[in-house]
Amino acid sequence: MNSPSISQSTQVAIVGGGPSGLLLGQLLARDGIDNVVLERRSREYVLGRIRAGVLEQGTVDLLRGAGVGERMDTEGMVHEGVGLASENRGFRIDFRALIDASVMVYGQTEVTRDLYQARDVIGGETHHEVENLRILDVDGTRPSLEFELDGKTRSLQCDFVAGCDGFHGVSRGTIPTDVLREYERVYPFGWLGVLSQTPPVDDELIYAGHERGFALCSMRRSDLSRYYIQVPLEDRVEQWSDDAFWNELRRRIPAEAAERLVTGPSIEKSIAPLRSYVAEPMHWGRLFLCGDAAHIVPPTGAKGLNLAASDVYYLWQALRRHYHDGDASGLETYSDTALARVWKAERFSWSMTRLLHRFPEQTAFDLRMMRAEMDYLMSSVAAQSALAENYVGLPY
Ligand code: RFL
Ligand code: PHB
Repeated sequence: MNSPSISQSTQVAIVGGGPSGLLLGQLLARDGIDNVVLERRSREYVLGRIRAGVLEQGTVDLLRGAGVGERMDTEGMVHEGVGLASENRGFRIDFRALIDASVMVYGQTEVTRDLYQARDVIGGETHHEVENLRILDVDGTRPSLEFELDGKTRSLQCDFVAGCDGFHGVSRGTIPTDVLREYERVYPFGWLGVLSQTPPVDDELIYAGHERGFALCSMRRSDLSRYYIQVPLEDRVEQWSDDAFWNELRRRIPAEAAERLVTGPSIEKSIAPLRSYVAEPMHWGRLFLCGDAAHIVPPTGAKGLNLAASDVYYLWQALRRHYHDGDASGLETYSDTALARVWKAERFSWSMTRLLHRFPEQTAFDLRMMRAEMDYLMSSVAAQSALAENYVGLPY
């Protein structure tokens, strides 16, 4: 890279303009802490990704507190329970009755759109289609980012770097290999997801375990459904016609839901691999990782976006204490604090995945264990309460 032709400075440089980066930028800006967001893709591309759908109460409160809750509160759907099914037999986990709580069904795409709009209103600086970004000197007192934008090399000096650039970003790789510890489990299947302009099959989500594999019925609005089925890792989207998808979904969900299912053309169809992953520590020098940059969960527990939100909450609080009160202790403990919550969500997402999916290596004994666990869940208030407590989100 040539020496930078344009240089500027900010307090917090945020790498990545997904939900983590935008939410952090919004919370900091409202506290008068200057920040710049650098995003590799165009805004249209970021807003075109169909991802998470379920927001925990803590995420909902944080979004409201950040001044971006208005549309969510009008258009989002409050869910007070969730359906579970095993071999076509369904039952309900009643969040309200069990633990007096709920979740909000509101798409990540909409959350991201609201955050971009809020950033426009406050005039927050955001650069899209930033290329070849490098993070320098995070182990010193004055880090900087170098990157290319509109064909020019630029430099951004800062006090701190927030690595919010997702699993495939560059931030995590800045931590020396002898410091970084990685924990990973890659699952031998993926989720084939379909978005369709049809009314959802039920008022609530249905997570279905079946001998042919897992299925999930979710939604975005009263006229927009999101469905997933477990597929082998080798499958390609092109192999799955809409008809084949609907037929397979119908076979895996409870019979009464299958009868009600309204099908239609898919608006979006994609396959996502499943992975559990944690990088430790989430802090090195003046670099702090948030969200998918530091950890990945399989989507079965609906935890990815919500973990990103809790990381952002801890980092925002720590930066605020640093800038407003001259107290750096929150920055020092950020990694341990965030990881304590991350590991609990990793455990929950892994256990939900194990409970509901078919694994190629499963033995007859493993299948009996799955069935016994499901029977226990169906009949035990204690087991249902534990599931509900984790699903709606553990406290920050
Ligand atoms: P993101 O969303 O990946 O954003 C990172 C951003 O960084 C940019 N970037 C860079 N920018 C500059 N320079 C670079 N070198 C860069 N490298 C990357 C990227 O372009 C991108 O815009 O991470 P973030 O912000 O941490 O947010 C995490 C969430 O997106 C993710 O955890 C969730 O989508 C996971 N997830 C779910 N989470 C939930 O809480 N509830 C759910 O119901 C749920 N369902 C899901 C999901 C993820 C899924 N897929 C496709 C992985 C369902 C699916 C199918
Ligand atoms: C979704 O609506 O995309 C969704 C909902 C719940 C999950 C995963 C994905 O666990």
